[in-house]
Amino acid sequence: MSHEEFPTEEPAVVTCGLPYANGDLHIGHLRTYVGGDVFSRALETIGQQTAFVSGSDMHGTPIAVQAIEDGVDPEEFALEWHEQYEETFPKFAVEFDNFGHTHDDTNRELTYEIVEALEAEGYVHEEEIKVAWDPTEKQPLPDRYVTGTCPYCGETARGDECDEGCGRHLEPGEIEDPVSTITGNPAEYRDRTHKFFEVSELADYLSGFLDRLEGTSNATNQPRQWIEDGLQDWCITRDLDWGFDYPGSDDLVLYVWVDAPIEYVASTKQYSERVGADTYDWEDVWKADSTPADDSEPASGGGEIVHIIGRDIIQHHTIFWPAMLRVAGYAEPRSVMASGFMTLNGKGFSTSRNRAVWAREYLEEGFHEDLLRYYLATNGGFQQDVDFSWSKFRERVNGELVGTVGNFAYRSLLFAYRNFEGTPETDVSEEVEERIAEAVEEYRAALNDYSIREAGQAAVDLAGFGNEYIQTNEPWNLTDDDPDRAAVVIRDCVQIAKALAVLFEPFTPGKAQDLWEQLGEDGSVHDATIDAVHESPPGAFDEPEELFEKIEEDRVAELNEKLQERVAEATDDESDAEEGDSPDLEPLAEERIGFEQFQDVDMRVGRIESAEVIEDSDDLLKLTVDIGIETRQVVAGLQGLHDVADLPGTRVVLLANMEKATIFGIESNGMVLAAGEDADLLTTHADAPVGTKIK
Ligand code: B3M
Ligand code: ZN
Repeated sequence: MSHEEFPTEEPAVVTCGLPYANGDLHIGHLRTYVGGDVFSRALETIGQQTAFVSGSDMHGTPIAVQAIEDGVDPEEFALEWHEQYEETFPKFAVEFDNFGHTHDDTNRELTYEIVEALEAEGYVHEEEIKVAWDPTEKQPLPDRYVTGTCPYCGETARGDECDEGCGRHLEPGEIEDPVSTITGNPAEYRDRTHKFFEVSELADYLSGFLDRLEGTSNATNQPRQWIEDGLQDWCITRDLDWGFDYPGSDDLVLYVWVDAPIEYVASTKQYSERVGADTYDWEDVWKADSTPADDSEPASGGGEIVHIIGRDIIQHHTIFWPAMLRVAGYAEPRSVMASGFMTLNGKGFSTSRNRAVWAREYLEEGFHEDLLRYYLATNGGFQQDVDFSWSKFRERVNGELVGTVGNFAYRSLLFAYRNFEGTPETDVSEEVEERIAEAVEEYRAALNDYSIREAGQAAVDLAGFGNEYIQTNEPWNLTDDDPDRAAVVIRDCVQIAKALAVLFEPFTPGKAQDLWEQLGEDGSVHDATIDAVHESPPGAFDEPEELFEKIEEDRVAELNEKLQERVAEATDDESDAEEGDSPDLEPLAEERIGFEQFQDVDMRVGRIESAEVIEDSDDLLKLTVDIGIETRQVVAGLQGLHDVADLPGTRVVLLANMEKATIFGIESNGMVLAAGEDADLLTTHADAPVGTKIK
């Protein structure tokens, strides 16, 4: 079943993964929140009624372990961070309609109601299992109280998650060679009776759900594999003091991942209660009208539920959560958008090494929040990993925001102000009306494709068109000889500027508002919907100001220096080298080769033209790669590591004189070069033409 396109008649809710209330936010964290905020604002712009909600995740060992370390009560500890988040997000114009937390009464009530429904429907059983135990401290070691090895991929894992490897959720007792994080002792095991939610019973339903699920492809591909491998029942209780007590039990609490997503519902409910159900009814969105007995059928009713998360929590949002919703009589999510990770100058963020650009620090440097929003939302596809560096930041700001958008708006409005005291009184030309309509279409299509980056691109392209338009039509040469024509050209430019204010509002809300006001518009551009792009601005306006300021090169040098100094300081202070280390590197080759031998290697700059999954293979894609002289068909092991839809257009390096091979019955004529287990594709960084030999 495919969903009706946005905007639909049903209300939508856009949610962002709940941050654990346990530490400062850096710009890596902000990526999904900015993405969520942009997406929900943009849905509203195109006319979709939308609530945007999230909240702090206050339970679980991520809070308990930290609070104990700080010697404070977990509730107090988490509330303090919660308050910090409430203050920080709006500073980046991430404006939730409701930002609650998991420890409040709304969430408690809904959680009990849902867990009781799981019990009542017969989906919960008890089982005796082996749980990790610290022999010295004489206490159980749930989740983050242990580290060990992932049984699926062999990477180091922490407690209930394989955070550095395959990303899977780990059940109690599953982690191999567990070591207590309190004492460093190898953990022992004790028998304990726990509650299990029978997710395995829902495999058929979940398969169908994944077929219907929209969003980024990573969010459906991985879970399909997990279902094929066989689903296990899910342990929903823990031996812990902190959390919601399991109903009717005095020594078990609910696993944090049960009540955390329920906060999405609780937060929506709080919003509803604040604005009134006539304005927004949480039950219309979340509750199913009826749930069919047939596993292949979705429940009827419900609104457009869109979850925006980091890619490390896909399993929770595409397996456990929809399973709970189904059994408890709720509607299912329409889409899950899972973002890639962020790196800083090509390396991972490390909070312990202070290797991060902190949210607060960014603002203290005096940069407008919109610049970072724009960078985070458009610097790569949502599911791709994105690197931040101050120099790339400068490049994007100076190039697109200053050079294209700001430049166009300023020169158009200044010209209009000087020659017409505002919007010239004439009609917009057909050509420009059509170009604006085209931008709107691209924008809408991008949102329906869950591509925030492409929606931004549609807006930037319109600004690019505007620059060309004003440049080609040279209104400054027309004012004397053909003032009517000059008026039309400038009228066109003013309309483009207005369209830009509307289309950019989700990305750069503050700057879009400035532009809106410069155009003499009243009220908030946030409340404008897409039709406003064709409506005339009121008339007279004042002298405009430049929207964006250039970032100078020495500013980047200064910022990099600060960052390096800080990292060095923090690394000196800390002897433990647990995070951000280089991966295990292969030893260097002992044998040297001559230049001639190297010249035998014919490597070319190529551009991927098409990419498709090779059916029945787990990891292969069939690519066609343009290498200037000809186009090559290549089989490459990139499936699951790159978004197939994003590959066309990517510049790569192709080993052209690789022996031909037939793989899965398909001829492979060349090899695309890539580094590491994630197949980081080699590319060039300037514009060497396709076909150029690499030497
Ligand atoms: N609190 C944070 C994380 O694992 C976790 C998200 C909950 S979303 C319901 O990224
Ligand atoms: Zn793993």
